[in-house]
Amino acid sequence: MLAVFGHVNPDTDAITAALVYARLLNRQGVDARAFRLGDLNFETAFVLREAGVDAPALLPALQAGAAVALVDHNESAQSTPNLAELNVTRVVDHHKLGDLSTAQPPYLRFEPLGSTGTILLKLHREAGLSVETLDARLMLSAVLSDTLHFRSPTTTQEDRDAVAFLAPVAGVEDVEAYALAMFAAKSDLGDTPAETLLRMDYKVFPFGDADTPQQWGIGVIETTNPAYVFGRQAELLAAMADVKAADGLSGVLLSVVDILNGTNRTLVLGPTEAQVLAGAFGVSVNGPVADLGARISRKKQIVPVLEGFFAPQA
Ligand SMILES: [Mn+2]
Repeated sequence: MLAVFGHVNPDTDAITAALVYARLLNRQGVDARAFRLGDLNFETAFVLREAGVDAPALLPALQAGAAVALVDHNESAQSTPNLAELNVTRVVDHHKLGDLSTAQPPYLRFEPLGSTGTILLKLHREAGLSVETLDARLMLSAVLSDTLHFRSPTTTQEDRDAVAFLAPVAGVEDVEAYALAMFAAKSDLGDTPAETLLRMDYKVFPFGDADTPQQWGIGVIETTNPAYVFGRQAELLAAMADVKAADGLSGVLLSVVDILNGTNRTLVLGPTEAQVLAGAFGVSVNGPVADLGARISRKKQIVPVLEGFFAPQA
């Protein structure tokens, strides 16, 4: 059995990609099953509830050598802890290539598109398979989630075309209304503990010298209600300090992305983070919030800039 899973702190693309890719492989005669590497966020729970599908099970401990397929990620820091012992046979992803290495020649499908869902639609077409209603709904949700319904600069024409194709198959008549309902579900954070908010959409990246990289934790809260998040600013900064110490990180950033206005205000934990944000992005940082303007994509507008900032000088 091939275990298919997305990244830790899973988002809608990570969860739906595992479900859809496992179902596609099943239709192609591969014994595959979807798993997840963490709790669903509120948006993903909404998407699965609306689609009438159960969440995939948590990935159990896998024996060394077990075959796995990665979706929506490839870096070991974002995967299951013993990834290096596993046999990665397939990767379908839209992120930069990280430290992936494999024992056998793998199937790799990377494309710089807005979501893994967009790639999975192409895989259906290339396999000559019709798109079933459930898969259409899941892939549609993935594209809308990852691109913030085309608000993100990661959006490509192929993502727009995918939504135009998938919405009628999924039975979604008003795509923007559905996207706004997803974003509202994501923003309804209630009394979620601050550390959970920080880690909900959170990835650790190595920066600088490849042999002795600094590890930076970068969280994002995409919300239609930034006032709620900033109302919990003190708690969030305390959680950032705890996580930085507990995980031995060089820095922790938490970007609060206002989905509807397309802006990013990032919480600044201390002088290290302030210095890096000022140096990397050329913004003035005074106090605990840095205005990063319209840089709303961690993948496209935050991480590459930090990589350049930390790159060893030749
Ligand atoms: Mn994704």
